[in-house]
This record gives sequence, C-alpha cells and structure tokens, in this order.
Amino acid sequence: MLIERYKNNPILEKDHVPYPVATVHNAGVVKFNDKYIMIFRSHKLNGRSILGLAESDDGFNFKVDKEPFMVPASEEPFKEYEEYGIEDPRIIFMEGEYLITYSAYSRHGVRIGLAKTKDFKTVQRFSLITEADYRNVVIFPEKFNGLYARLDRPHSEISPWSVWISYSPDLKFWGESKLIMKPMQYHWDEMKIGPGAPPIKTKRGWLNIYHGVFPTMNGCVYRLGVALHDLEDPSKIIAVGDEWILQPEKEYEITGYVHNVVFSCGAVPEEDGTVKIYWGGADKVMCVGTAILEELVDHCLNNPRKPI
Ligand code: BMA
Repeated sequence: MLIERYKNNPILEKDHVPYPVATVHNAGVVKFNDKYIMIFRSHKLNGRSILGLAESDDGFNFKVDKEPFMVPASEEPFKEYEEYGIEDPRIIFMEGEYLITYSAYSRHGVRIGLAKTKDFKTVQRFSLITEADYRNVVIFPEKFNGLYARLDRPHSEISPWSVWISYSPDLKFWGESKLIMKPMQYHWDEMKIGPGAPPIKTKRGWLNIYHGVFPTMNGCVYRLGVALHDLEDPSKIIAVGDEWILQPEKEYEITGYVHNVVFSCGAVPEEDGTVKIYWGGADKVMCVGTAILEELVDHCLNNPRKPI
C-alpha cells in the first residue's frame, strides 16, 4: 500500500470546532515555525463554506482556533464574488510569505481568489486570479524562467474537465495557458481530474497529487492519483501513474456529507523522505496518511499512462 492511513483517523471533525459547522474537510496544510498549520473548509449550517485554521506540533493532532480564519469578504471587489462561500484552500510558501488559493463562489459562478499571509494571524486578499468557471488552482512554490506557474482546472463543455498550466510575472496577470493532462476514458479518472495538493519537488520531477472522478449508477467516486512534471518545464508531464493511490475505503470516506470521496488540497514533505498527505473524507472529516515520496515517483514511472 502506497499510503498508510493514520491509525486515529479522522484527525479533525466538526465537534473539534468551537463555532457551529457541519463539516471539516479539504484542507491545505503547511509547516510554519516548526508547527503544522491547517486551513480547512467547513460548511456552515446554511450550507455555505468558510475557512478555519488549526495548528499542530506533530501533523496529526490539531487544535482549532476559536474564530474562523477567513469568511466571505465584506469589501469589494471580493465581496461580490464570495457571496456563496469560500472553499478548498491550497497553501504554498514562497519569497517569505504564504500564498493561499481558494474557490470563491457567487451567483456569477466559481473563480479563484489569492490571499497572502506572513503569520496566519492576519490575511490580505491579493486578487481574483481567474474568471468563472475555474477550480483547483495550485501554484508551484518556485518560479520558472522568472514566471510564477500554476495548475488549474477550467470547466468545459467540449473536452472532459482537464488540467491546464498558466504563467504570471506578478501573480495577478496569468497567460501562456496550455492544456497538459486529460482524464482517460473508461478509467478511474474518466469524468474529470483536478490538481490536489500543491506540487512537491523531488529529484526526478515535480510530484502532482491530483484527484480523479468516476461516475457510477450510485453517484461519483473521488480518488487520488499522481503525475510527475519536468523539473525545469512543468508543462511537460513525464508520467502519470496508471492506478490510483487512494480510494474511499474506510467508513469515514464512504459515508458522509458527500459519499465516496477522498479529496486532497495539501501534503507536507518531511526531511526523512516521507510525505504526509491530507484529505477530506466524504466531504465531512479530515484525514491524514503517510507515504514515501520516492515510491510515489516510482508509481508514476513504473506503470505510466499517457497524460493526454
Ligand atoms: C468537488 C469540490 C470538492 C468536493 C468534491 C466532492 O467538485 O466541490 O470541494 O470535495 O466535489 O464533493
């Protein structure tokens, strides 16, 4: 097994949150001053989402802050586009600050907000970096030829929902977009795919933990897979692992707010070569598991399928 589930999963549930929420899921996680910071999504009791913050010394036992970390903005231009809630945060560290990308929902569709923090106490919204309808934006924690790079997943009527790459000189204006990875027909990810955790640098390439969706007569199943991007040119995908690395199997992944979902927005590489992968179970609870980074890279290279 590539990912060893933590024995005390789920690690965070609604009862651990000191304000009223229905769920705790789809969290971005980073290391900050020897602590693990988790920014998680919660449905409020009206069904709209906000972001909470939890802190841990070991990456397994988290304590939630008294107040939410981010709620829909009260100032324009963000207010209009966050009216229905904010979801699925991803966090990276770059150039002395933490960048948080999140889905902003409104009557105009879903687009991506970018916020910055240096201390996880105060947070500044920077820009809305996509139009509608985009989700799952992860920014690479390094620049390429002086440009920031991101993976994202636009909605599309024409091809199955696929992963694109775009570049920016300033994090605000994005372009040079290119489709780089598509779902594969009659395969576990045939309906749609999307970036999950921000890419992790390894010796053999950038490891991209992504989600893939399969439609069944009983609803969709969300699983996790891995792809490997070229270190110098992340638009080049070296290999996509043919088989998933994680699927809903435990009771807390099979039954919940949305059944049969494992969905990752964050993973933390450790100095010993392991990586802690965090995922939401059934859109209701937070889980963690440990994997060996090089084994995930092997998984891409030993039995690859074509990215497109
Ligand atoms: C996706 C997003 C995720 C969610 C998943 C399963 O479309 O909304 O936040 O975890 O569906 O419900």
